[in-house]
Parts: sequence; structure tokens; C-alpha cells
Amino acid sequence: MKRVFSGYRPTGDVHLGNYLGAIRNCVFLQKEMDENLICVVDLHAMTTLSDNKNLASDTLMMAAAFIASGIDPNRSIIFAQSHVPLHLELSWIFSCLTPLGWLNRMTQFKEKADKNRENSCLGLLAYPVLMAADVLLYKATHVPVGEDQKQHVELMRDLAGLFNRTFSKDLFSLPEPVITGPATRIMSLRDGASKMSKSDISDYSRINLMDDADTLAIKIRKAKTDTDPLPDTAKGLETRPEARNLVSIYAALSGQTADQICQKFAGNNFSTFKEDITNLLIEHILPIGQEIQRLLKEGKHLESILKTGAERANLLANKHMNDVREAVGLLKAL
Ligand code: AQP
Repeated sequence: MKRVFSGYRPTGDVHLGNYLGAIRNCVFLQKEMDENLICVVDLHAMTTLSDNKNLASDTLMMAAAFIASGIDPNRSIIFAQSHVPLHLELSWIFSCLTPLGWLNRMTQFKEKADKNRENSCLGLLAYPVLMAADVLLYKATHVPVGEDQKQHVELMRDLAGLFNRTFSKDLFSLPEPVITGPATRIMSLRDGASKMSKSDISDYSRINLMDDADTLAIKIRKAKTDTDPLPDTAKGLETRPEARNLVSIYAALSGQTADQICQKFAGNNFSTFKEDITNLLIEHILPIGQEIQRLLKEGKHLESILKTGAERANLLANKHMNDVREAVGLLKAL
């Protein structure tokens, strides 16, 4: 049984990095896999939100983004994490196994906690344990993620192995990360050294799936570049992070390789190249944003998709959780 699990935090506007790095791979995998679970991980969002007032509406927006990007609710299970409470039970069981040293090594915790480590919440440190529970609760075999989540998938594989050894049961197989395509790490449009992110305070740092045509054009026009012309091979981009990022976006949207793109624009400045990227975004991203808006207007339909998804996810989760409870020796409830 090949089963995909993929999770997305409803922490703001869904952006091009989320789409090219992970959502689009889920759409492709939908055709190859036996079962596809795609989840709005609202409980994970709570680890970094300072204000929860948009949590529910962002959860609906994320679900709309899945469907608008091509996730078919008839072929995939679309649901909100908090609608399946067993994620938390399994997370607790894993928490009682996970050595603290493993969590202290997580680079995302170091980045997100930053200098405020002592005041960071326990949830931020424990995030990868909940993420392991999200995936292993369904015995998922494939996890499409962007490059930034690679370390967390490694941790969930380690946890699956540790659980099996501790309880002498081969309950969990090791899930495979699916990190593929030319855009596994899309960088900020303002700084080629930082990841494109929902929480970046500058809206000009990212392309949101819901940006209109004018906004797309302005953001690409303003995107940081350098003063050199484009090189004739991708190798020439190695020390030019902003230019490399734009070429990766172009490659991911057009299906051309970075070398083909460099050959096409070699020796030119960035203006024609940027116009072409804008046109690609208008062709591929604008219709997704328009569909998200349409789906959001029919809120009830989205809510019923999430309800059906949660029912299907709960069924699967209950079945697996009974095996886990038995393996760890908990008394069976009558
Ligand atoms: N810049 C990116 N490039 C490629 N993939 C990315 N992903 C996120 N940013 C990029 C992938 O999108 C999936 C969902 O991520 P998430 O929303 O659950 O969490 P995140 O990685 O923390 O995303 P953001 O946008 O950076 O949100 P904030 O600012 O709230 O922390 C994951 O598979 C991720 O790899």
C-alpha cells in the first residue's frame, strides 16, 4: 500500500514555495499512490502564531489552495489536523520515547526560536514529534516536503525505528521523503539567503497564490537581482543566489532546465527575463488564486469536504492507534 501524507500550516497566505516545493508534488503523486492524505496542520500553526484570530479562516484558505492546485477531494483525503484528535495521543506516546538531544539538534527550532530560546514554547521544540505522529498515524509511506523539512522527516524515520525496537514490533515502516523538482527551496524575492516564507513581514518577499496580475508583475519587477547579465550556463549562477532563485522559479513553471533558460537569456539584463517570469506566473498561478477565491465564497462546500475528510482520516487513524496502544501495553478500553 503506497500512502502519502502531506501537511501545511495555516499561518498566512499560501505562497509559491509551498506550492512548488510540496503541494504540486502531492498533485502528481495523487495519480501514482493508493491513498493520498493532505492535511491542514492547524495545531502546528499554534507553535508560532502570536494571534489566532485568522486560524480558522486560514485553515479554510489552505484547504481551498489544495483543491485549486489540483487535489481532487474524491481521490484524496483533505482534512484539518485538529479534527482527528488521535494525532495528539500518538504524539504523546512518541514524546515519551524521543531523546531531548534529537530535538535540540533540529535546525528549524534553532532558526524559529532564534535568540529567544528560553521563552520559546514547548510546542515549538516538540513540533517534529507531532509531525512524526501526523505521518506515522496513517502508516504513510511517502512524505512530499520542501528541502526545509528534510531533517524532520529523518527524525520521524528514526522515531519509527526506535518505536519498533523498543516494543519489539514491526509496526511502522520508514516513510520516504519526496523532495523533488527544480524548486525544493524557493528563496525570498528580497534576500536570496532566506527561504520564502508566510511569516516574512515583507509581502514583497513572496509570491502569494492569491496575488492579482498587477501585484505579480510589481513583485517580480522589484525582486532583488545583481548587476551582471545572465550567464550562459546554470554553473554561472552558483554564487548569485537571487538570480539562481529566479531561474529556479522559471524552471519549475516552464518545465525547462536551468541550463536551457540560461542559454535563452545569456548576456541579457534581467528585464526581458523578468517579464517572461511574470507571464508564466499569470499563466500558472493566477488561475489557482482565482479558484481559491471562488471556493472561499462557497464556504459551506469547503467545510463539507473537510468534514468528509476528517471522517475518513479518523477511521484509518483509529485502526492504527489500536495496534499502537496494544504494542505499548495500555489497558484496552471496554
Ligand atoms: N520556500 C519554500 N520552498 C519550498 N518549499 C517550501 N515549503 C515552505 N516554504 C518553502 C514547504 O511547504 C510545505 C508546508 O510548509 P508549512 O506551511 O507547513 O511550514 P513552513 O515550512 O514553516 O512554511 P512557511 O511558509 O515558511 O511558513 P511560516 O513562515 O509560518 O513558518 C512544507 O513541505 C515545506 O517544506
